Amino acid sequence: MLVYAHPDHRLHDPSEPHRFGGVLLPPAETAARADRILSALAHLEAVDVVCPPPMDEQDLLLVHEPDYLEFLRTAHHRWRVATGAPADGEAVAYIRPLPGLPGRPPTHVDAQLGVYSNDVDPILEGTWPAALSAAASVVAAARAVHGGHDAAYAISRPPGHHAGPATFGGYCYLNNTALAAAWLAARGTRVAVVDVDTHHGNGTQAVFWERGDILTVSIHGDPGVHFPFFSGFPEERGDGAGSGANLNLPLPSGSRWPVYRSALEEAIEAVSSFGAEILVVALGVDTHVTDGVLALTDEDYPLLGQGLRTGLPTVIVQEGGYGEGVLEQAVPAVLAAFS
Ligand code: Q9C
Ligand code: ZN
Repeated sequence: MLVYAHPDHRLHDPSEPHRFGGVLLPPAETAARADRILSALAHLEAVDVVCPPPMDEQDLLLVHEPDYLEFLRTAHHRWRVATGAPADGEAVAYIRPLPGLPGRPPTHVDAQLGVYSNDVDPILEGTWPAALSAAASVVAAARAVHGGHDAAYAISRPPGHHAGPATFGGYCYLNNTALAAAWLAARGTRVAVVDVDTHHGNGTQAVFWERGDILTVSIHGDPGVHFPFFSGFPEERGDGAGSGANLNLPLPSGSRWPVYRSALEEAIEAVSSFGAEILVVALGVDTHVTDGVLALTDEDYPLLGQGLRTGLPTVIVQEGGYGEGVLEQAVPAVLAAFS
């Protein structure tokens, strides 16, 4: 298995706790996550870990708005100038525009934080280079698969599938999964995304909402009661040229493997009737019971891997997975199906 990983992910390692549903929690999406995956993969045979070359930053425009990219690149520095915060400060939105206000686009960084995010995620001094390194990993994986490899895996963090064309949130800044898909589609490939992270891939859905050449499928815990709450329902099918090219398969909280497997079969059927030539898997392993949304267990992940093995060339992009021991066990178990 060809694995892409870049050490710059460590430049984004938040430490300030945030309030979620009234409970003050330490950050779950930390640099340790990628290190945990890497050390688990070190025990596997035939794993080839490669540092990706720098990406062409123009490729980010396949997915994101130019003003958003400029904001991400400059926000921390501008926030320090505006507030006098130290280099290790974490810039977080505290105010947001009311919907429907006419308003002019704000120029103050504190207001822009509230425009470009829908969550409490921080921007650190190293968030931009870290997010860029994750994006470089998925572009390298996409390039390898486009070039003839059966499969490649990117240890991409910070993750990406909640980032929209001009929004960060849900621990995501640049949409790595969408970038892999868009990069492949730009080379004339018919691409399908299957997102098995436990949370709806709302950013990816938003990026491709009006595109008919990229199928997006997401299997996730009921958004009526789980993040990201505002999307992930079955009636969201895409619009315009993209009508019918988005498929949401929400599952009741606490669903186990038999229920999950049916949804996975439906997802793979959609990929095959779409006529996809390359598959992009958004591999969140926060479906594990430890992560509190769905209830897969250790023995389900080899089956998940087998279920995701379609015979198509496949790019595997790391998304969520947080609980103690979950990444270490579940990621190698899924990847085993592809080696
Ligand atoms: N109990 C990804 O898995 N919810 N993002 C925080 C804490 C945020 C998940 C609630 C979930 C975001 C990539
Ligand atoms: Zn998730």
